[in-house]
Amino acid sequence: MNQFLKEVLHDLNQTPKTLNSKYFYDGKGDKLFQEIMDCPEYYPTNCEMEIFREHTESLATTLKNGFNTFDLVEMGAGDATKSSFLLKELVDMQADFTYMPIDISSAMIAHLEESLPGKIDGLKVEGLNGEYFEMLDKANQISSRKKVVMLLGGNIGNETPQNALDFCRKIRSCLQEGDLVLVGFDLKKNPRTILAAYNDAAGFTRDFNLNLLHRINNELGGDFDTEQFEHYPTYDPATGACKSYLVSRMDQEVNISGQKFIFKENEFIFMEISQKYSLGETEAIATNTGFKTVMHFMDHKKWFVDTVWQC
Ligand code: AVI
Repeated sequence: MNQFLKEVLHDLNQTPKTLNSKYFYDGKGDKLFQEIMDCPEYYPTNCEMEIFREHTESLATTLKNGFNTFDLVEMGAGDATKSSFLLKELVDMQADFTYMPIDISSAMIAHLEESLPGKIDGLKVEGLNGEYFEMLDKANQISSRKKVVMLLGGNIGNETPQNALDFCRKIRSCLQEGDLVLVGFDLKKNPRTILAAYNDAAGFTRDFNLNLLHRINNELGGDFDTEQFEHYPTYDPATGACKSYLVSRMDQEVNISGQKFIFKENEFIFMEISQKYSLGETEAIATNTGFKTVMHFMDHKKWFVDTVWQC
């Protein structure tokens, strides 16, 4: 049984029912996420872009940190738009480094290896196609140089706070004393601003969530009637948890690869968490997972932070 089907059957057998947001990103999901990033309510991308654009030099200096030579590993590189500012600056500073983007999409890695050296003259790229931690191990096998690991885009927010701690501990266990990490956190702010970002007027976020049901229909032989599920985003300022649910509009039955799932009216599927943190909370994560906070880089509204940690 393929992993996607196994997880979907397991997760829909939980109470409450849940699905894993890592499966949002098929071709259609990638396009919808791009639409979300372009819509006016979704601020995190612009904030982090501002950080990379406006603080490029000090970011590069902090990450270079006197290393003679190092590997810059990016977990979930995507199209590397933000990191390109940093890469160019590091090349201009004549830093001796290799950029190692990790991505689950082999097409994306092939594209980066092909396009980046043409755009940034002198850049060395060694793409790593696969899961984050397997590829981080591979990066260590390829070279024993100092590592600077980047995890941008607020991706860590898509883990529960407990899983985020485990995730950071796991990164730490792959690194050596002195290595650096640059991690992006979406910060707590006005609750309405946050909720609006996950409830855009054009409905891209709704479609992004519903797309996972379409994906289950297309790839796993499911028969979700997506019209009968309503997107319900929430934000709790007390905990910083921004969560999205799909709520069943009626009593209904869904079949997936021969398994039957009963939904009562108003029963929900927990789809995604996008956890928001305070600066103090990011520092506590660092301390609890074996890192020291070196520096915070923020946009001018202080809505997003890219923070540098050292092992
Ligand atoms: C990828 N990740 C950081 C996005 C977020 O903000 O949690 C995914 C997303 N979900 C809905 N809108 C954007």
